[in-house]
Amino acid sequence: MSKHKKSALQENEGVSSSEIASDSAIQSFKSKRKKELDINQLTAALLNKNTTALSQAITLVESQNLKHFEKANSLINACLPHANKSIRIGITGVPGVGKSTFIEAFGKHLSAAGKRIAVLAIDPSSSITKGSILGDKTRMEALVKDPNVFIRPSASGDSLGGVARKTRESIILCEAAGFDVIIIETVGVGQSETTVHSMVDFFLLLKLPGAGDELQGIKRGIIEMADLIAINKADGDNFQKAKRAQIDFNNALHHYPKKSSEWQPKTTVCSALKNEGIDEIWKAILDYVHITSENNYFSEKRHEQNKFWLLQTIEAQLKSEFFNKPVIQEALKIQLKLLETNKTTPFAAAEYLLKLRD
Ligand SMILES: Nc1nc2c(ncn2[C@@H]2O[C@H](COP(=O)(O)OP(=O)(O)O)[C@@H](O)[C@H]2O)c(=O)[nH]1
Ligand SMILES: [Mg+2]
Repeated sequence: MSKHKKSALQENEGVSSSEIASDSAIQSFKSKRKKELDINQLTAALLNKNTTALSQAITLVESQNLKHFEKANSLINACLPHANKSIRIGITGVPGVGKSTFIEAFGKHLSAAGKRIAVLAIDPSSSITKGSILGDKTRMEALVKDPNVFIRPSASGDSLGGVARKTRESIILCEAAGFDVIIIETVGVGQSETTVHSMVDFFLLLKLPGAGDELQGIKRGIIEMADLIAINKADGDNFQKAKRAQIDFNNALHHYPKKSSEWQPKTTVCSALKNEGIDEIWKAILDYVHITSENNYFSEKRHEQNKFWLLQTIEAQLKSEFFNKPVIQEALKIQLKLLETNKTTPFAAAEYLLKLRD
């Protein structure tokens, strides 16, 4: 995502907004004498469910500043034994389908049931403007004020991979801070759904009524990932339409092979605005957790995801080390020129460059 439009946040060349934010935020956990971030103090406060500490911990993890990297790692390591006790839910759907409205209704519902909910977002399209959730924070007024709820806008980053890694680490931090339900919101752009799917236990797809056309244009992969399809805006004149859409989606779901989770993906209708059908969705999620805990799929899936993220991290690290080497950067420019004039092939150039790496 290097081709972002310049925004006010990007005035300082080379200093990302998250760095500025992190330096000041982290300040308060710096011991005055040592002038150093006190990780033990921050960890203790976080484990004590202090949300200010959680915010600062996430800021540390998101920091692009290499100085913060080691600290972030020791923070994550300290949090890991305390993580894992939550339900991680991914929510996706086209802009306007009602994700924010749904999260507000769902969040209130869970909070009333005594749950603590953290809302994170993956939105690679707005990594500089800080994502949809921040804009929505004003709309999610009731939720923002709720002491059981923690809302964090999308991390900034250069790539979906980078943003995703930070979100994954943020999930660990939220869990260590005692949140029972972690919601990861994504907008339906690029690969973001696949990315969110790779870090959650349960994947909820929100759809609009009016299925006929809907089914045509839908990305098959996304239906396949969904554990539950909820047709939102099932209110007023749209109720019947939503019910019809539900039938269509149900039929569509039956054409997919049975999942190894033994969970049969379901469809439902809801109205986030009118607060209807929200409890059914929560019950379906609890059913899912029950079934997949019994048959061990729940923890197997998390292990698979951990393996995936281990490999992803190595890949990303190798790539970044490679492309950040000045020797490579220079040689790459030359090879690209040669390629333009047909004096080399992509494969020969790649082999040449890869040999320069050590
Ligand atoms: N009638 C109706 N409108 C809804 C419902 N949920 C959301 N909306 C409206 O749809 C618009 C987009 O909702 P929003 O939550 O911002 O969608 P998002 O872009 O997916 O986050 C807003 O005007 C909402 O008030 C619903 O259940 N019924
Ligand atoms: Mg929204």
